[in-house]
Amino acid sequence: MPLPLPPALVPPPTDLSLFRAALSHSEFALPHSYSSAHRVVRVERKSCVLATPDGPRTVPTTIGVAVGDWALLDDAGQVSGIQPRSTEIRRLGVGGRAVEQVLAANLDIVAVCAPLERDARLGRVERLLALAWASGAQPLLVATKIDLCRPEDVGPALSQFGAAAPGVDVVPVTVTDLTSLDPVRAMIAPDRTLVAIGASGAGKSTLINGLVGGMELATGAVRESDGKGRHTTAWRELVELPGGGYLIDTPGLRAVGLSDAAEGVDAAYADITDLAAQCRFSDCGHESEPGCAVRAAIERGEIDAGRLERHRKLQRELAFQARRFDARARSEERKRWAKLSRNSNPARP
Ligand SMILES: Nc1nc2c(ncn2[C@@H]2O[C@H](COP(=O)(O)OP(=O)(O)OP(=O)(O)O)[C@@H](O)[C@H]2O)c(=O)[nH]1
Ligand SMILES: [Zn+2]
Repeated sequence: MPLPLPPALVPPPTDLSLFRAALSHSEFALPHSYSSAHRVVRVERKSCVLATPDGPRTVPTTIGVAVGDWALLDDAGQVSGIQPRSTEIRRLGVGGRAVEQVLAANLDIVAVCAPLERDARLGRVERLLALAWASGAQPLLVATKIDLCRPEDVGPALSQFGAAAPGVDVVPVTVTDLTSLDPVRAMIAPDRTLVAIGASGAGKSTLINGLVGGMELATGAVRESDGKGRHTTAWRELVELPGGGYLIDTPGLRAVGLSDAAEGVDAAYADITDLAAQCRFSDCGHESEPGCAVRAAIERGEIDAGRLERHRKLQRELAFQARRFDARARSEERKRWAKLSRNSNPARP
């Protein structure tokens, strides 16, 4: 019978499913110190704050953790690992080299927050909904600051929001009437986790404060005229709701790059995706092809032409990112082979 490998020789799991299997397999039983995991409530540069039975505790970490992670501590009190994530919001920082960033983990609901306005530019909302769908959690669209919307515009604006969010609940809220938050509260209790995402000033912190019923997170004072705030969230933070459930605030998202989110985009544009399946040609570009079900729906006024254009734009962006990652993977592979062949050639110094 082969001797069991000493721990240091157990090969590291290569993907999450293996890791999960390893966690549940008795041979890989975790050391005693791993037995309790603590929720990450805040992430700082080289440390994070954990919720422990004795209150918040700041611990050093050398591994990348996200708010909402369940962190495992080693005997020295350092973060030594995280439990596999059930869901996560990943975005691509835009700019020079694309870097993926996990905004929050282990979420049940991703609440996209946007001020309710008639004829709002909905591209950003649709993009954030794609990010929300891609996370694996349930997306929600929170239409904020409805007190600033003219009463006669509320109905039409809500239908426009609804059309931008097929399959997603739209909840109109205002801080001037806290009962408007009840539907959101009901979704979270007793133990679900909601993360609020949206542009700076969208009303995320105000929503969370309203739900918590105190001033857990600082926000600017309500300004009747322009609805713009002074406060900018400095860190992502998880708070517990008195009636049960957890809320995560995120900093205002200026540029949100999508990566590996093809399914998220398909889900966010489910109306177009479903119609496209009925086009005569499976590779229909929805331009002037005969038998195009998407164009027919636009002509009937069922789908906004701008929405089709925004969908195209996101798909082009995904295709570009995929090519970029492919190119990077190819270049790394070439370097690896160059190194291997150098090492295997004894004639070379
Ligand atoms: N009139 C009105 N103002 C609101 C409402 N909700 C938020 N505001 C104001 O809008 C501004 C921005 O709100 P925040 O909650 O700070 O927005 P945020 O999305 O957290 O912004 P960042 O932290 O910068 O990402 C603040 O001045 C709020 O007081 C609302 O329902 N009605
Ligand atoms: Zn078509």
